[in-house]
Amino acid sequence: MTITITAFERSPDGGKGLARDMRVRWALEEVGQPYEVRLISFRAMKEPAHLALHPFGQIPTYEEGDLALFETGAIVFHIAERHAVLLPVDANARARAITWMFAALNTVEPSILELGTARLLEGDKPWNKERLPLVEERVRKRLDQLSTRLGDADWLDGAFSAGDLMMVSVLLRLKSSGILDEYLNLAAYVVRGEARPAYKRAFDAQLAAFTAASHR
Ligand code: GTB
Repeated sequence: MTITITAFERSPDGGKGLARDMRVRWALEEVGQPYEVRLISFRAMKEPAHLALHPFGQIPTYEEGDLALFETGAIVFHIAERHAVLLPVDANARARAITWMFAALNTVEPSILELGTARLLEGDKPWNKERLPLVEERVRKRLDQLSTRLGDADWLDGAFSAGDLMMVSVLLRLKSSGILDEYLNLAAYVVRGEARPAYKRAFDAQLAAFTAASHR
């Protein structure tokens, strides 16, 4: 059955891996599942046809036969559930990998998103100078804890899993801030994720889509 995902027609990052279709592409590449991509404009995202797929008018979405999903956590979980590559077979190891997916999305990502907002959208606000250090402190608190847990392991819980895919995807948003480099093991963890052939294929495909759209 054909899998179709949606992605930005013109991603603000120039197709450099930051938009969230990247994690879905990465998961599909890890499990060797071919997929098609429907590129969508910011305007079309808010129109009824797309809102029927995604109530919040965002990307990515995932369609497979009569199944339509939104939310990258749910989409990656759906993909991972069907392939042993991303979730271990052992029930406890599987539950722990799923826990790391939730931890990435619910515990680590929020402060990282807040930092992005503070840096990119609120820079001109008079209170930004006071707020930014507080937001950075909240990011560092989570990174301290994550760094301690990861230690010198390659991945969060044994073999690479959907938990790592999600955590690396979340941490990637910090690259331009320089904060990630304060944590050598986390920076190396992200590099390990980016070095995976499936990640590279997903990255190249996202960039190629952006390049093709910008030549149209
Ligand atoms: N919780 C949802 C999920 O995980 O699926 C969040 C989805 C989401 O935030 N989608 C964003 C979107 O559609 C794109 S990824 N935004 C348009 C809108 O809300 O109107 C967020 C994103 C966008 C751009 C960059 N960038 O260019 O650097 C990075 C990340």
